[in-house]
Amino acid sequence: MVNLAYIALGSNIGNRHANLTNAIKRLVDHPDIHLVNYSSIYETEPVGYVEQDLFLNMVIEINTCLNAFQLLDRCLKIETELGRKRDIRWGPRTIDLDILSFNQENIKTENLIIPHPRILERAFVLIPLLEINSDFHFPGIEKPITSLLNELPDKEGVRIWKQKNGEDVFELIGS
Ligand code: GSY
Repeated sequence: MVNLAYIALGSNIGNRHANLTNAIKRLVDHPDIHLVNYSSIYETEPVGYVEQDLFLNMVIEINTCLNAFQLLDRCLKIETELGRKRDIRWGPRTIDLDILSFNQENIKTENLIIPHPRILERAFVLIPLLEINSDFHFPGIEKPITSLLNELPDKEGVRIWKQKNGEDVFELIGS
């Protein structure tokens, strides 16, 4: 079975652009993960723990034969390989890979909650998601992304950093 998943990426340590592109390359190096679409890259003000550097954020859409837990393992492995440390809960990070949605499934376990629990409050996720799928609906939530975004106070902190169709943006991303 082919599953459709959306993954949010974020980085605010080191070469943030390289961290995003390396993470995507490692994901799609897996024979059962295929990149379907990707957003522009946005520079965003930190949410939560605000005394840290600006993030680069983006969202990708993938097809995969992996199940949600196998995909989570893959994401965690890539985070570790790229040097992610888990010192401060909401703190700076080399790379963060969050599975936002997996088909229209609701999953609630100790290690994995899908849809991602804080997604509805995060403009740095909703804006890139809207860019690649304006029809996206979260399971059990009637409102379209545009309405969810309108209700958010912090979207001023999200700015395009590299437009998807810019010349030099995504030459590193292949599937
Ligand atoms: O949830 C992902 C990590 N994170 C981010 C992020 O990716 N971007 C912004 N702007 N703020 C964040 N706070 C946390 S925690």
